[in-house]
Amino acid sequence: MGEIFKNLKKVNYEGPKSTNPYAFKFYDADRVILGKAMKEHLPFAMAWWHNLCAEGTDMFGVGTADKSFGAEPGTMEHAKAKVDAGFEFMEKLGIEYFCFHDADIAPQGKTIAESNKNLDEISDYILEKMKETGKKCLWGTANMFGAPRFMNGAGSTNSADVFAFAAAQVKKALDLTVKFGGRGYVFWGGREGYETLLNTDMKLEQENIATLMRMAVEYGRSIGFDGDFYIEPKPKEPMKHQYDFDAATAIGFLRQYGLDKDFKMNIEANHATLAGHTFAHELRVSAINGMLGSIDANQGDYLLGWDTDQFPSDVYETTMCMYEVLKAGGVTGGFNFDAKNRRPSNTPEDMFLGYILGMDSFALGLIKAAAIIEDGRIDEFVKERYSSYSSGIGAKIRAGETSLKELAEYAEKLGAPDMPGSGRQEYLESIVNSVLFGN
Ligand code: XLS
Ligand code: NI
Ligand code: NI
Repeated sequence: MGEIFKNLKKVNYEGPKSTNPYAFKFYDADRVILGKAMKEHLPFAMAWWHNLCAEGTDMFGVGTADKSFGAEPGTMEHAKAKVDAGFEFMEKLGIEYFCFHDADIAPQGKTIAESNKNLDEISDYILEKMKETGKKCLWGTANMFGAPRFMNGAGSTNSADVFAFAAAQVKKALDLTVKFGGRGYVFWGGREGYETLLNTDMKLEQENIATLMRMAVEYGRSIGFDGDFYIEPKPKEPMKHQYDFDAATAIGFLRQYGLDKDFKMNIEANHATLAGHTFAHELRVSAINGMLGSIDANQGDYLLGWDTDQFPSDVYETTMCMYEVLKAGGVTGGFNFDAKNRRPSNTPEDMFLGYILGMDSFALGLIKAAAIIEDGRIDEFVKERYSSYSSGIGAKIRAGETSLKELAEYAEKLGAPDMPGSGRQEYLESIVNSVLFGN
């Protein structure tokens, strides 16, 4: 097939002063920040589903964007046109990776055998394109939330037959991920939750989810998958209550079922805010537990209570994200734009503009986070704030070498401790502002 985005050329870096809408202002792939090229700090990925499939359908209306790419929707020809469009898009934007659900890449058949046949055919085609272009797969996953059979969940369903169907999909999605050399495999628990406890056996459901994950690890390792499995926490939507509420909950779950060696977190910004956390909080919780895997790079709307999946534009957020990522020594996965254009932004140009915005916002976040680290005042403040633990009784507490008895005697001698020292939040926030806007 010929060129699809005919009016859109390769997007280049032109610098912050550029007024060309189709140029990067901050993302300069080879620029070195803290000893590493931007493109290595930021392995960006295209989300197949939003970019190549989503047409802007919402609860109140049909799609506004045409994603047929010149083919009849729902056919294998359409699936191939999406591959062509996707690879041309990645090439023009300079994006190295893609992420996919089974259901995104080929039409689902009436039976699992029919779906798998379509998947075999399309994955051969994708693999060919990957070889031609050098593009890679960041992660794969199975869509176990869209089809009516999954109305009560996949791993958490009340039906053993549906559970078996989910297992078959996970097996195939793992086969595809390995075929593409994917770095990770994601479990986003779309409908793994409940609407009412009145009809729910929570313990059975959670145990079954763990069983499905354990079988995925066993199978994945047996076919040579050596990447990370990820849980992508989300508190709600579509279910009222989802089991992978946030990173802390998901990490506890993985530890309880002995899955913590094979799994890490895939943190999505918009899911963090839905859980009542900041994006940075979820990243920090994952990092301190050794489970910062990958990132779904998007943003929500603080006035709306659902997953709006917007392209990231808030530089304060991307800066604090990159600050966490740099402090953690990077991610093992990448930055997948789980983001879609707003419904009225419905042209192919908007697809490009969305990714340019997202990539620039993260590049700027990286530049500013590195500047905060190089500035050093925040790190210095935090170090000083906890300095009472570096010697004396504090050091004994840290080393676990004291007891309530000894501490009680120590406290008695002290009489009354001094106040613990100001938190200086406003001072620290003003440092962030001067780094962001000072020059
Ligand atoms: C939905 C999720 C989904 C996962 C992949 O809210 O973000 O897109 O990333 O299934
Ligand atoms: Ni996501
Ligand atoms: Ni999401």
